[in-house]
Amino acid sequence: MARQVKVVLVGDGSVGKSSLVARFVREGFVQRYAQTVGVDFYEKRIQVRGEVFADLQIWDIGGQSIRSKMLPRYLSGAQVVFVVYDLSNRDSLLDADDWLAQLNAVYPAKKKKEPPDVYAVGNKADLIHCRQVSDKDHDLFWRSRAAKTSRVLFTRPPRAL
Ligand SMILES: Nc1nc2c(ncn2[C@@H]2O[C@H](COP(=O)(O)OP(=O)(O)O)[C@@H](O)[C@H]2O)c(=O)[nH]1
Ligand SMILES: [Mg+2]
Repeated sequence: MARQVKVVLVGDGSVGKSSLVARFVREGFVQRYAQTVGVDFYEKRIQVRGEVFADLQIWDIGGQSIRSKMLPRYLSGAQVVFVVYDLSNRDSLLDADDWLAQLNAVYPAKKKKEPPDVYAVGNKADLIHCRQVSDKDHDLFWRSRAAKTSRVLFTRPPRAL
């Protein structure tokens, strides 16, 4: 039997959430920009180790959902949340605070609900010449957020391939 894991991607529109999901689920890359409206679902079974499997239920949330009444429902019950931003767009990093605020509203510190692990993802690392967020900026931003909430796991931006 496989364990069900709910994975949710949030972040501003066009930071590359759907592309990350497409690459992971289909090993493909989305060239054309098709805006995600509401939420798209994907499922993928992964082998954790030996005969242990996990069924990932991936929720790819549209950037517009920050203003949607449905957002708490999308976030509810998540074990893992990726807050994605675009390294070539500083505003998309600053907007991560809005997504974290929504997350904290669904998982207030004192409630017993098990909160998800939150990973910070700086995407579009290949756009080196347009980069608006340095590794140091990323570190400073996410270190301070991780200090405020133990749920934010500190990560580094990926190296361009
Ligand atoms: N250069 C570059 N472009 C990307 C990357 N990821 C996504 N894109 C492009 O950015 C645009 C928006 O991507 P999309 O996945 O739809 O963003 P979403 O709105 O966050 O789901 C598309 O044109 C993608 O091809 C990346 O890592 N590098
Ligand atoms: Mg999308």
